[in-house]
Amino acid sequence: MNELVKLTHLEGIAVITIDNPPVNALSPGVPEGILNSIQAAAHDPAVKAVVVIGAGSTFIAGADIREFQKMTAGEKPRLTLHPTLLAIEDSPKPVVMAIHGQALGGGMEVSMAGHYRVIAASAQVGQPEVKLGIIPGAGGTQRLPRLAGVAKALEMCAFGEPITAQEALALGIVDRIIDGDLEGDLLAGAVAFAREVADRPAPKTRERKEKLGAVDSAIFSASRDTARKTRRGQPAPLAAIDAVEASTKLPFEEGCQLEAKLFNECLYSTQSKSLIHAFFGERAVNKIPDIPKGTTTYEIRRAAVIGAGTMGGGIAMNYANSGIPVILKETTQEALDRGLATIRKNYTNSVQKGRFPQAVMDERMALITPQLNYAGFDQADIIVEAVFEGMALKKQVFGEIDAIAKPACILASNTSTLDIDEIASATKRPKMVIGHHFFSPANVMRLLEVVRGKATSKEVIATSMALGKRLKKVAVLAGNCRGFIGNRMLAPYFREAQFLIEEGASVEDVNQTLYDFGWAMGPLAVSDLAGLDVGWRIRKEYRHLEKPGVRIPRVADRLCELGRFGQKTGRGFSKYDANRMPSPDPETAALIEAVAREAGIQRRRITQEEIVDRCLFALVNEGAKLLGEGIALRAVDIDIVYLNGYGFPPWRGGPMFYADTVGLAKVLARIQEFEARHGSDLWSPAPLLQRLAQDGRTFGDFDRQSANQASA
Ligand code: T1G
Repeated sequence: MNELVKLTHLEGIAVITIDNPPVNALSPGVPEGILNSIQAAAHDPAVKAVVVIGAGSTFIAGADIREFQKMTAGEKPRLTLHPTLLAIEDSPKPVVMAIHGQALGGGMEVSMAGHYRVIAASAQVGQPEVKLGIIPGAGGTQRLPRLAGVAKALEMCAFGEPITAQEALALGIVDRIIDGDLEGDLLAGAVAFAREVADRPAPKTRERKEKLGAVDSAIFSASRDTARKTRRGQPAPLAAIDAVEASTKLPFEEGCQLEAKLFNECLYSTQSKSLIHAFFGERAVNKIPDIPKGTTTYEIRRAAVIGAGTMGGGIAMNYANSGIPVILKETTQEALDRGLATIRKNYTNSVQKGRFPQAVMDERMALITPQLNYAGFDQADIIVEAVFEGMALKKQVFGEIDAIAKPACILASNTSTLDIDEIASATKRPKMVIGHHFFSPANVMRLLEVVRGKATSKEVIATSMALGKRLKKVAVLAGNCRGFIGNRMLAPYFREAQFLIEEGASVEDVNQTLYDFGWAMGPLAVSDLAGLDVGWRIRKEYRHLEKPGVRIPRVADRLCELGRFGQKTGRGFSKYDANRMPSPDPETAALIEAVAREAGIQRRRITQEEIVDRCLFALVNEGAKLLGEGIALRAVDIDIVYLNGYGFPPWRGGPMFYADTVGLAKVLARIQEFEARHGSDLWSPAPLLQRLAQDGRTFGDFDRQSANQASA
């Protein structure tokens, strides 16, 4: 009993309530409070049974992850869950766990130490630790196989997805679903259940063996294969598989010792630090220093999207998926039909994969109103423009919607590079204009880059950030500059990839090296996928901005002049067969040599290390420049952009976090080396990077300092 854990009584039933908002994490004091309460109940003759329940919106969301950051930063560990779990399990009075919201990680482990579990119908349970680069560390890999069977425990611990209350009941993890969502329904149901079992034996999960027998060991190697394929570069899923396998071979205590050893190995790994950085980063990006919590937001009940192309169609699906009716406007029936067909195909795929039933598809399709005019746009609360990436057309469209839309309607552009202020200048309401930059495929990619113009109001920004969460996106705020955060940084990354092939690396070298680094795809492969013509069109629009005498990559332009736009034309940097499988293209190799000869470039052998450093440090240096300019609020915002929009390896934490793990002094030295070789027009070190490196500080320090200044 303490301020985090309360012990009350309901006619012979002791009720232990965990009250550590917002998610009842097992912060220091909570395990101790539970332990004291269990011991008090054990010694209280009036108590027949015990119920453990969480206050607020959830049961227990796991260990306090902040404590892990302190531990890996060198602080003495303060988490002591095992003694509490054994005390629960050895309680002479039956302990009933009452689960609502989520029972995750340590929360799931606490629930499994109980003798019985009841659950609200809408609750979820799971062991998501691998998503943080660790494994269950309090017996989860030993108790879950005993409750759910080895195969399911393996899947849950190795891949971290939660399961529903209904699945948990079917698996025997929980004993009863308590209906009713009213406050108190769960407690009443749990207390009633506790009365029923008060005189029954209290089954200890750790002593259960019935589900451990007759396991086909092939499931472990199959699971390892899946983990190696789908969780490339991540040791935690493999460690979780080892621990669950141990539950079928070792006694409980020894299984827990092996689990603890594997847990610690994972916890102190760079992968785990990176994934925990990303976890808190996704929560930090919501906080905008000059837009306080409680800023008024506009209600979004109806939406409209202009353009039913790849992006427009995906954007409309996001609104329909969140239950918001959306008009989808195109200029020709043919284009509209094509857009709708793509939407229908995407939904049909999801139904066929069992993600949701046909009825849900029908509901969502019914929320999308396709049309060829602006009818109903005057009722929209937000209009998203997703037309061709040209300034003239975008300004024309914004002029049109400005004349139709109601005063409180937000006008958003899905532009990926263009000037938001110039687009807003086509309207009489620049304060209502903002960038909503979705990523292709827009119905899948989690990132939403929200771009504030100089006139954009705080209410419109606050509404956009909240809308991002409602559309199940990770919204990151960016300032207005060419390419905002993501695409601005991508330009020097792609530039270096092209320079490297001009200087001697092969297309395959560059792609494979960045793939091995952990990217979902190499940069030249991404360009071929996105279509070389997209960048070509933008480069042609900005030719006037190119500085005379400054080296620019030539290969992509030459390929485009030959009509080779990548996958869509079967040839680009690589050649593609009918299944879009890439292979080296000797003609591209010859073209690269010709470009190098014309530019007087002496081709040479290029190491993988140079490929990684030139591409990654070009990214980091540009990131440090836009951080210094305030285009990104925090270094972690840049990391979240790259993790959710550009396929940056999650277990590296993002480009800025990666730079911190390398060490900014080393990064700066390497950049200065490249500056000396390739010139300062391409490689002038960012002032912020220079300052931090010289002061022995990190981008993480920069963010902490900004946060302290903001809260001061
Ligand atoms: N520890 C510390 N803080 C946490 C936390 C946790 N486990 N979970 C959430 N928070 C903070 C979060 O940073 C945010 O703070 C606020 O709570 C609300 O969270 C021993 C080793 C439960 C599904 O991986 O998945 O147990 O930004 O915005 O959208 O074996 O939080 O307001 O300052 O996410 O409603 C395993 C992590 C830990 C679950 C709720 N557990 N949490 O989502 O709210 S490892 C997890 C979540 C472990 C054991 C092992 C989600 C949620 P702030 P939120 P939400």
